Amino acid sequence: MTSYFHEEIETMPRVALQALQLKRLQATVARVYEKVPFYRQTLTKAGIRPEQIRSLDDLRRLPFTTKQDMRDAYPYNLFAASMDEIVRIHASSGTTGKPTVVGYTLKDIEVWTDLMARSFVAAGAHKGDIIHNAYGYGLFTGGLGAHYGAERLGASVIPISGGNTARQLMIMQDFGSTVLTCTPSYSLYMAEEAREAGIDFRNLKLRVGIFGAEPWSEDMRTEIEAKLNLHAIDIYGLSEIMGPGVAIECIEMKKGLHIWEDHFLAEIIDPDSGEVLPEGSRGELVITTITKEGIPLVRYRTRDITSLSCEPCACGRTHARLNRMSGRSDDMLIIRGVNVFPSQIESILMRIERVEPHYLLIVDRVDNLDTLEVQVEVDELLFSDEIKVLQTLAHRIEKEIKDMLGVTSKVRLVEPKTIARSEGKAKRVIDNRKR
Ligand code: DLL
Repeated sequence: MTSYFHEEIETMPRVALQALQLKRLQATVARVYEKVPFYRQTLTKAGIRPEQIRSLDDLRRLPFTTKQDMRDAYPYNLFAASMDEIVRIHASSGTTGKPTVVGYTLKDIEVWTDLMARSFVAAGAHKGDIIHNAYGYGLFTGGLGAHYGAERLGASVIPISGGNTARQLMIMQDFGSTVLTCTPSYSLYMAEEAREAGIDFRNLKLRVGIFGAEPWSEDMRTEIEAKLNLHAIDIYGLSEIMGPGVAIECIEMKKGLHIWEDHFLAEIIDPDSGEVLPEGSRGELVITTITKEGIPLVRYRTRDITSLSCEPCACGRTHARLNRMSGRSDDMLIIRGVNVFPSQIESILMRIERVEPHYLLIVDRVDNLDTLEVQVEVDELLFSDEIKVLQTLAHRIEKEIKDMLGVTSKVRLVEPKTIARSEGKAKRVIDNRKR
């Protein structure tokens, strides 16, 4: 039988949910109009006053907020609460320049904590679980977000953070961890270290892994579930909107991530035209926060590519589901005109036997032509095999990539442990064209 954390809300009929959303949207628009000069300006420019929001369809009339707007507001200019109401600050690292800064009021932390607890329950965790939280603690939202939620659930949380993998494994064994939270790539690194240390995950108590913060494929899930002997659940979130716990898969279906619609409105748009797409179409996820006080965001363009479905779910939750993210629009590689997500290449690699789940894509431009090199590790035995065997396999992978994605690549099979391991978000692409 399905367990819920907030049964009434999680299973609320959609009509009632929509009525709640409208009320909250109206309050949010009024709040940002009153408190955030940026929004007063953009709404005025779009010719909209808060009282003109009369239905959820009016959402479309509101202007987008972009990552650039957040950067321009660095550090506090998008805050809708005064600093003496802000009790926590987080920031996302960002690959270039200054981080994106977010602030939470006490109520925001309360909501986040509840939503993480709700997410844990959807993933099959419960009071009595020992939650081994290997997301990084710090400005990154993963560690503290999962931590507070685990406590709210009434579980025992081990605040181990990322790093020192040998110690992680020792604690996991000795403390009897039943739930693991970390990035999917870090879970595979743990599996590898465990194997070398002679630790068999079948002898551990882990039952569920709650993995997110980076894109991963369905085939990667199969690999992780086999290696770690647990249910691998996908969790989504981003610091701009809250942190982890914006959406999560339910353990009943493992098919789509329920986005908590009593706090977030989700739309899918065409990333080029900005037009809202019909249900089921793939595009860029746009989120509006409808209960946040510290930094409410109206129509925030996440740049994450997914689709949305409101179909009823067997778990009984009525909140819409996001499909597994294929990645961010800015991570999409365009190679000789063909669009490819690293996760699509990952899927192909994971289906090939004796290929390990550690890979790196190197994109370059030679004589004005884009080139793609796929470096992927193979198991030790294969690597010590004849050159011919390796060549045949490399060609086979090149052919599959060409057949399935239409991209020409050069596959380089490398020795185990050649590719850098990650304790947080994995780096999968080096694009030398951007230098
Ligand atoms: O990664 C929050 C988080 C922590 C989510 C722990 C899940 C677990 P940021 O550092 O701000 O926040 O990065 C957010 O990471 O826009 C996506 O591009 C990516 N991302 C997060 N979860 C997933 C996922 C945290 N399940 C950015 N699948 C987002 C794919 C994900 N991408």
